[in-house]
Amino acid sequence: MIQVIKNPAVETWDSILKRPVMDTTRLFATVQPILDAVRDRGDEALLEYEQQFDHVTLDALQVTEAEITEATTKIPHQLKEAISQAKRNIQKFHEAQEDELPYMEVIPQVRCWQKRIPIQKVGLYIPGGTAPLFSTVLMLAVPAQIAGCEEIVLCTPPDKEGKVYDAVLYTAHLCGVTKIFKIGGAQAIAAMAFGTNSVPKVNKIFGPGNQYVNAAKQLVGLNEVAIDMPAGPSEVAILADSMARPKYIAADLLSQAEHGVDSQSVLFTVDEELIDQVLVELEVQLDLLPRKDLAQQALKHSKIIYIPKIEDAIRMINEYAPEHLIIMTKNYTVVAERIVNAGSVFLGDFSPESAGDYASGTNHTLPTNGFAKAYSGITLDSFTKKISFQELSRDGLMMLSNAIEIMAENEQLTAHKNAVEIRLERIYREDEDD
Ligand code: HSO
Ligand code: ZN
Repeated sequence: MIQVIKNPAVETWDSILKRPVMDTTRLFATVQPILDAVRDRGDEALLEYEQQFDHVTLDALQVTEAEITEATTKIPHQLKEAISQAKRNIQKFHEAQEDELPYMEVIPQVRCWQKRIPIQKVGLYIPGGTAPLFSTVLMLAVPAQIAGCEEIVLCTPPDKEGKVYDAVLYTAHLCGVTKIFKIGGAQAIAAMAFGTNSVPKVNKIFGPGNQYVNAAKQLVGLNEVAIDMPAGPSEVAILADSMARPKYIAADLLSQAEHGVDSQSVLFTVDEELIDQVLVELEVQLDLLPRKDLAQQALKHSKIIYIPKIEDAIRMINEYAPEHLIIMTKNYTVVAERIVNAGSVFLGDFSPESAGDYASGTNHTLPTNGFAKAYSGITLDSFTKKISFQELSRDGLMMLSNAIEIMAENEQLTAHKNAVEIRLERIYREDEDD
């Protein structure tokens, strides 16, 4: 069961907050030959790996129109409605991220501006496994579509009958994914990174995956393509005081735990009495979960940390940098102001992580493993790049020439200086001619 730690001394914080180690370098040796094979032999290698790893003999890698139509007819009306409500909110929140970019005269006659351009080709990976997360299709494809990416490729492993989960197909189609492939694991990442006869080579790869997928993303990220972010197991931290309801806390801890055996749920409480109440609730609710076994294992490396002062709890949370943070305290808005490291923050009694996982509008692809110290979750920006432009007039260049030349001289880059000098010479000549 979950570990309980009381009054941890500051020197112990580091070791308490350590995530279960994820050593991707160990996996590189396994993954590299798969990448090489796909790069060298393309579709042929992909079909072989699908046989080996997903135990399926495929005629074709790409999902057909007919398969999408069939999946669409099988999705219950209620689920379609739910997906469309979630999609609307995600769309609304991500469209609003299209903020205005600067266009200015930095000094007179020196005009600089930026333009946002969609990344042309993006690849989305959706894992298969115990729970095919079609919500992740929404979280990736909706911003890709808003950004205006021309090609949105999606790879996901098929089942043993060679079929892709209906809701994944339906959602992908709904969100403008241009091509869907039945490819899983490291081979899917390789396919999108190198391109094959059937799979287009993309410029950036997004999405969660198991340790092999992550190792593959890191390897192809070195030379071939951009990747969204390094990913580890999913995690939630909850900050609670005496105002918080043990039932809600337990439910939120478990909603994270049921993702997988390596998930981590951590409760920081400033109220000692909460500990036993939460433990009782955990038992009760865990017992009723279909994914009880998974959740139980995840709870083994999860923690309840009693830390009496809220200031200390906040410091410790900022040190942990959780993927998700739920704050159920009095004055939670004030507390939230002091959070500097977290992927996504949920405030008050009525904002469970599930809201953001599915339907409130925020993105659920978030930095894990402490990367919230430096990374943001997926936003519209993840699917775009910004080009800067500038136009200097003759007077503009003259205004800057002194600074440029002196700096170039001091960096001992004479050609840089000359590039200005040669223009100035013309300017002076023209002035003389006048
Ligand atoms: N909590 C997961 C996302 C998810 N939950 C998808 C349910 N479906 C990672 O943020
Ligand atoms: Zn979740």
